[in-house]
Amino acid sequence: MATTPIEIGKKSGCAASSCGSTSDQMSHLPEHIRERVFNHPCYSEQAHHHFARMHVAVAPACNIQCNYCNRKYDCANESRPGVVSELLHPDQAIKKVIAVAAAIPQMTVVGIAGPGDPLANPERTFATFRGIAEYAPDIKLCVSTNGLSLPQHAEELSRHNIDHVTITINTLDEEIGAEIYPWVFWNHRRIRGRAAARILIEQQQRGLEMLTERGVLVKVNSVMIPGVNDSHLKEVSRVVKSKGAFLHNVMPLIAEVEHGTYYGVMEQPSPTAQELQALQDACAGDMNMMRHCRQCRADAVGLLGEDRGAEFTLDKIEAMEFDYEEIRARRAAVQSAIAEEMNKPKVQVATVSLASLKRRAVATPPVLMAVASKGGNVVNQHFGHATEFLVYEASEAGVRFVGTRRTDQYCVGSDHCDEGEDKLALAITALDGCRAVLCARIGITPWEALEAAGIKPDSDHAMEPIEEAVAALYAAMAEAGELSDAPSVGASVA
Ligand code: CLF
Ligand code: SF4
Repeated sequence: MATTPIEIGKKSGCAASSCGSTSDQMSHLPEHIRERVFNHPCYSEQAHHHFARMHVAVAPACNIQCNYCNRKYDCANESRPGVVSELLHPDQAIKKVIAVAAAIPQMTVVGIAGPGDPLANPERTFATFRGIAEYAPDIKLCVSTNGLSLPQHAEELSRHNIDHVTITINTLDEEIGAEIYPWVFWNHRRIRGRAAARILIEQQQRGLEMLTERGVLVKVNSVMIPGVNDSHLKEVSRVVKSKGAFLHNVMPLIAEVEHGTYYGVMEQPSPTAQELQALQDACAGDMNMMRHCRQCRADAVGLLGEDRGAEFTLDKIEAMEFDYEEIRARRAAVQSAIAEEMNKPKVQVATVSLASLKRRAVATPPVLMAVASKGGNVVNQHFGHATEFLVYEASEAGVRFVGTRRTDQYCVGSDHCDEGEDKLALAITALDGCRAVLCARIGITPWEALEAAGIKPDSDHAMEPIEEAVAALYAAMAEAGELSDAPSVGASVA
């Protein structure tokens, strides 16, 4: 555990990283910070293509109420924070961690994120972390909290080598806070209204300061609630950055009537993908923004965007025996092979095509392009198998990741993408605003439906690195005059 305050934003003299991060997002960071984030799938966008995380659901209670939360315990179909299938005791959680570490050697991080608040359940949370640190010291520890009890636990968190802490901070303004939080439980009393929001905000800010003073990497999550805190989140970004937060993750409100949350029942609108991207861009400045969050369940397992939790239920792992020394050696070999692959210099063929575009008389506007990928930072997924698309903005200046769009897998066969018309329509809706979708394979029915919707399907770049493939397709479409009518992405989201 580092004990000195983090110096984020200082330029590093290290050009060639030894830590595995080749991402531009990380290139300005000092090397000791890059070493701490290069294999954390949430703290590094590059890492999320390669490394996995798991959550252990050991924390049932919560000390506040958010209007977007309704914790349920037996719903495997919903994918959002606060939802779990099995609540675990610390011993069960430790066993599950070892089972996942053995089966998914690229799992580098264990987080506690619910289903309640980890610091409202400190005994269970710290017992779990202690056990993992003892049996599996190669795994990073991570915690996500609403911050109400953070100042009381900041010292203990830093002592337990919990190097990554997320605080959900939705506002700095107690009036806005009173709209989001009906109550907090504080000093054995339920407190409501502005007084409740004031206590929560003060505790969050003090906790943030205490952690950054102790050298802990702090990420701030904010839920974007249109009409409530959306115009205020730029200020939140500015303030948390000034206090040393490493990363800001602005996430969209999830509010469906069937979830039974206050906002769901009140039909509070969620932001569109375009509104979310516009706010993330507005918050960015020189702050690192996280755009690859998948709003995981509190028991999620696997790469971000996939959930392999059903493979590791208690009945399946109960009888398993493990030799962690052997597992650890195997994990180290797999992870170092991934780091080596990430560090390989990329072939920059497509950027040459982008440079040639700049010499044309007519500028090509930036456009959004979607990618079906099941990991590895490669275009490697069948269109009909995708449960999400990665969305990139391509322009003459290059390619940047801007977010993800969820969809439903509509094709179950391996050869045809011709099933499930409703789900095809859903996938096309998810691709709203995109000019192309790159995938490994695609059937004739979705191909025609995408073309009819003005989205170019492309499987010519199957198995290529994503940014290279997107740049190459953008350049080819520009050369063919297919993008001259494209609305500017910046204009559409401003
Ligand atoms: Fe879990 Fe959170 Fe740690 Fe990641 S999730 S505790 S920092 S290991 Fe990640 Fe999931 Fe988004 Fe959270 S994608 S919801 S940001
Ligand atoms: Fe739900 Fe988390 Fe809010 Fe508690 S802090 S009410 S668990 S979202």
